[in-house]
Amino acid sequence: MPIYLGLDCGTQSLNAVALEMRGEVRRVRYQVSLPFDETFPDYGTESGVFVGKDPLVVTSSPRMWAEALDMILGQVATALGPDVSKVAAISGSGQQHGSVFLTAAAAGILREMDPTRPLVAQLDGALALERSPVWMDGSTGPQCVMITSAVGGAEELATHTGSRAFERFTGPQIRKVRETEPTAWAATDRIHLVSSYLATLLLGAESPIDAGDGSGMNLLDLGRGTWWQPALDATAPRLRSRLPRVVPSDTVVGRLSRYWRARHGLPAARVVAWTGDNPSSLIGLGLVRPGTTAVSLGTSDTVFTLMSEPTPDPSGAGHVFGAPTGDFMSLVCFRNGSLARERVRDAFDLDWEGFSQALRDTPPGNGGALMLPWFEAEITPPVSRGRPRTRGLDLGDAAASVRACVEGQMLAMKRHSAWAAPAAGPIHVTGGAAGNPEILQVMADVFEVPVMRVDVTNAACLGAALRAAHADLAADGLAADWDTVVSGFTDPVAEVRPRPEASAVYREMARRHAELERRAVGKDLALS
Ligand code: ADP
Ligand code: XUL
Repeated sequence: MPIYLGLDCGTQSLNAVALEMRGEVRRVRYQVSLPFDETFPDYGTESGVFVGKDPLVVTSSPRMWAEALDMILGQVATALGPDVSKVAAISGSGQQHGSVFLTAAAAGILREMDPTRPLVAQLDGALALERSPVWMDGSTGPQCVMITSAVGGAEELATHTGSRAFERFTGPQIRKVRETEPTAWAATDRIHLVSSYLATLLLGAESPIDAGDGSGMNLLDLGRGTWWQPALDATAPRLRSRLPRVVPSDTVVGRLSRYWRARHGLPAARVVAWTGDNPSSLIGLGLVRPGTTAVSLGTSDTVFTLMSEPTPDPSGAGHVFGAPTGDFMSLVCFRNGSLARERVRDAFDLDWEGFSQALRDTPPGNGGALMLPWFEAEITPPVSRGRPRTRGLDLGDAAASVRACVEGQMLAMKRHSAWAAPAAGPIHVTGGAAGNPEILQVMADVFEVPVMRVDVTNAACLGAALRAAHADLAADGLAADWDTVVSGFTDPVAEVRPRPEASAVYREMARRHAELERRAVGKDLALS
């Protein structure tokens, strides 16, 4: 039975999962996670990153990622034993937007690697920049302004690339390196994303960038799947010659190099293009049909919808990325997710059971009380300062405050994700708070669709293994549809259905909530 390997290079850890699948048999054979801080203390990362003297500058180490790749593939090979020969294909995902700057010598170094020596020991001379900017970096405000103006405005940029300019996106990051690190820039021959860099290490030769992760750069023409020249020109002169080509996400980009075969006894498995962690999560959450939506209730709340067309968010807050299915995906992020729910919980000395009880004790609509739970500055809608707003809420009433927080979150989530698709199908939900059925009930009532809980530990990693399987089967002439590939791995474990009377209450409430939000955003803008 073939084994498919998925890796995910997240902010804090490198993860791997090995899946066995043939026909009805579908199981996780092995999984492992290497947290960077604990496994590689010599690098001195905190939560996987380095925060600069200027706290807006956040980087990580491409050497550390390479060392982790070497270690994890060794562990996978040991765990699989003789079955390692059954590894048919491997793919992966990386934290989005992060960039790796390689020298002209890198190609030769990677081609000639000696399997008796660790990978990381052989990278000298290959990196033009030792510290890679990552998605948590917020230091490129001036570059965003320049790029936006050079391409003819935020709307023009979003129409072509799927997003207006964001500080963490790779284009602004590249422009900053060009402007502020002339030596590194002069030594740069190739710029990779975290995803394509790790795929390059697996191939021992350059991997292309996939259209999914490529769309987190503010450089790709999403509709065409090719670099967009005006954005390249606005970012750096002759940038095209420093970028790999772009390929669809399901492309087999080569086979595992001789280095990995000799070093860990892996076979010449197919390497499928790596993508970003969010596009990969889409597959790991079972989102394979356009119009379907997934919500992750993690530290932040994130909404993804699989879309047929690359329609940008008219408000400018959300993103459109390429999806691994060849479609597109929206990503809308709400910073005050679990963060806000915890603030309300703690303010009234509750535990999660007390929080749930509060939701059970209060009626949908909360007697008209409203909250915009912006305990911290918010991403969607953009609000620069953390300050919750309420209307008609007794601030001493624990149960009403809990309900106001959750209802405020769900109403905002519905409104600000509606541009991507009318929520027609069921919503797949995951993340720590998805274990709370009372929260899911509010979501089902507000969105007026069933909410299905998917129990997946690392959706990006699982998605990578499933993408490897999908591309491998196609390459063997056994193409399977996405539903078949994901089935058995992403099936819902619980379902919460909407209640028509509650939904009617929320339809009316949505208007008042929108009005409160419009005023609050207006005031915030006036103050900033
Ligand atoms: P992330 O991956 O973003 O770090 P997780 O998806 O693991 O986050 O979610 C963790 C969060 O889930 C915790 O911060 C906590 O607030 C929340 N959480 C855990 N259990 C519950 C619960 N029963 N009800 C609501 N929220 C919960
Ligand atoms: C998405 C984003 C993060 C990173 C890290 O735009 O910045 O989700 O992909 O996970």
